[in-house]
Amino acid sequence: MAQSPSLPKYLQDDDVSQECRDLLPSLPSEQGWVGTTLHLYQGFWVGPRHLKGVLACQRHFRAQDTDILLVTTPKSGTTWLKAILFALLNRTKYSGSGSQGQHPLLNHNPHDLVPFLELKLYVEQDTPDLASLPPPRLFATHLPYQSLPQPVRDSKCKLVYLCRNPKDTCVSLWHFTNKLRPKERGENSLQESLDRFCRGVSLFGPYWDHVLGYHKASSETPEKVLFLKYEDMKEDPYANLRRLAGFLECPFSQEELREGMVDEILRLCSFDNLSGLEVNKRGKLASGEENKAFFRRGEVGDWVNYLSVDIAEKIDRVGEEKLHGSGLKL
Ligand code: PAP
Repeated sequence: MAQSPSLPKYLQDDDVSQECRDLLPSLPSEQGWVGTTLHLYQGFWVGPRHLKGVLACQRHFRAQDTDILLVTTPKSGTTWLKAILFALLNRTKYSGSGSQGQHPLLNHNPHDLVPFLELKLYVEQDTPDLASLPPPRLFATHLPYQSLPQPVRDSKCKLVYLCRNPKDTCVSLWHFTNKLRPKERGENSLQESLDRFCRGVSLFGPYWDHVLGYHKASSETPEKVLFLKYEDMKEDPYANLRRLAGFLECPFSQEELREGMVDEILRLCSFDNLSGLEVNKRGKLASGEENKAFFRRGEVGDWVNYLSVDIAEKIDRVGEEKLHGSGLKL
């Protein structure tokens, strides 16, 4: 049955291509966190509306050697890193006296400045015109490493990967998806959400497979994949922003360091600054999500306020099993 056009776009699960309609019945499915269903495609879970974007992006995206892709598991700090990367790469254009007032981050949500490939560009159009964008092009994706468009892996483009402690990621996801769910469907219970997360049934999950895929890629090709953790960014943002700039081959000059450019970017992109901006308090994305839904607490270890010791241990056990032998601790 056709869904009401008054639903925000992110809830329009029947807005899919014929190709998806043909494919969906053959894919394992589970109840969705926000929309009605999630489907298992190439080993990860995706909603029907975004499957179209995934297929089109895998088929049509032509990576350039100068491209930069931010890759994250959902709710690991994507919005923050989008802001940081945008500010870092455009620092010459927008820095200096007088220009801060016009910085695009002051009146645009970071998701509008750094678009997702499969969740936006290739959902809106099968073949968006991206070739004419000036280098370096900056995009984001939640796709697992093994499902990236082949040209991304074959080219010299750089991937910045950000992950976050699974307990904070899951609690953040639970809050976020409950904000997005239509009132009449009620809220997901925390217990049920944690169970699904641990079973791997979350958007672009299994979470641990996602992280492991990029951790391995980063160990094998450190010049191509930078592996960052939200917790490290929070603990030492200054050092990690310099590390990021070095990785992207646009290190801060001595003059920039003297002038406090690193701190300027960090201040601009801080949780307090971004969440307090009018655009992020009242604006919406074109797909219908309220910008304020992307800013909640922005802290490390907030899970202790939600998870019992037993539940936390359960997630830790799943993680230990999954990460065993990888050398990775989350
Ligand atoms: P997405 O993957 O759906 O784009 P994402 O931005 O990764 O979402 O997740 C939002 C989380 O990042 C929220 O975490 P919380 O629920 O634990 O609070 C949000 O508060 C946090 N966040 C957003 N902006 C910032 C920021 N500037 N600094 C630190 N954390 C931030």
